[in-house]
Amino acid sequence: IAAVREIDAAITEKRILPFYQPIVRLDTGEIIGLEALARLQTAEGRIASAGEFHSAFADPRIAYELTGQMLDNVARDVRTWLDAEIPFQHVGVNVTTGDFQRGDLAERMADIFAYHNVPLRHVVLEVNESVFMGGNDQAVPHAVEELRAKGLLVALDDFGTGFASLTHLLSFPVDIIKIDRSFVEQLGVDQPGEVVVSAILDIAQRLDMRVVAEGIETARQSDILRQLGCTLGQGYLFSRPVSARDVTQLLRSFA
Ligand code: G
Ligand code: G
Ligand code: MN
Ligand code: NA
Repeated sequence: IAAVREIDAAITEKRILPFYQPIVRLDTGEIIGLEALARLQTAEGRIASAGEFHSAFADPRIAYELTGQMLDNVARDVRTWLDAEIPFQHVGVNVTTGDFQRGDLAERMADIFAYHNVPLRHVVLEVNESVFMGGNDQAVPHAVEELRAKGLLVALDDFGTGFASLTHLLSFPVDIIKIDRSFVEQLGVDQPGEVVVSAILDIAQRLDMRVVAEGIETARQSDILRQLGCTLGQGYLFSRPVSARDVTQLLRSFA
């Protein structure tokens, strides 16, 4: 799916859709949230992962359109779950720098979720540190603060993998830190991995931020995370990202 033309066609034909990966309590496996991940249905009907086309997110116009379809679909799915009284807390949507470029992200999100009658407290904005790295430009932190003021939670994705200094990172207006899977991968293999995870948990606790560990693939990793005091996680051990219909079944099983 490298061709921009293919992605353009998918956008025009509304073939961008969210898959959902559960975020669970590591002690009980209970689903406490979801992360929406973009999938592209090809003209032939195959479901392509974001990894196959996420270089396209670098184009602000494509990012804008793609995010629009994602938000619209996510809002509609959330409304369905709320109407069916399916236990559900919040869903994370990924946005990148390009989404902030037009300066209307906060208003746009508010409009889309209001249109579907979904309160913004059910929404988590997932960003990585690069969105905050625009130098002296305060537009992005402002937009993020505006969204938080409307009740959205903000999650800092891929924590620990970028170039921001720790002081800078901790000045970002975020509620949730997502420990990157490169650290989770090292658990049980490498002592430094455990030290980093412990340090992140300690910092988050002191700053009253929640922590979600990403990319948990083994019971061993989950056990170590729990021992270190991490209570929430996501990864193939619990579930791959699945369709809206499949995640509805998963959510129902906890009703
Ligand atoms: O789901 P997958 O592992 O293929 O995702 C690959 C990359 O694409 C990840 O970095 C993920 O954050 C990103 N991604 C997935 N869905 C979205 C989306 O809806 N918007 C943006 N901006 N990035 C996404
Ligand atoms: O950048 P972001 O953290 O949003 O990327 C999430 C990506 O990680 C998604 O594409 C998702 O499919 C993928 N992912 C989710 N769980 C696991 C896992 O347990 N192992 C691996 N290798 N990838 C995962
Ligand atoms: Mn993410
Ligand atoms: Na991540």
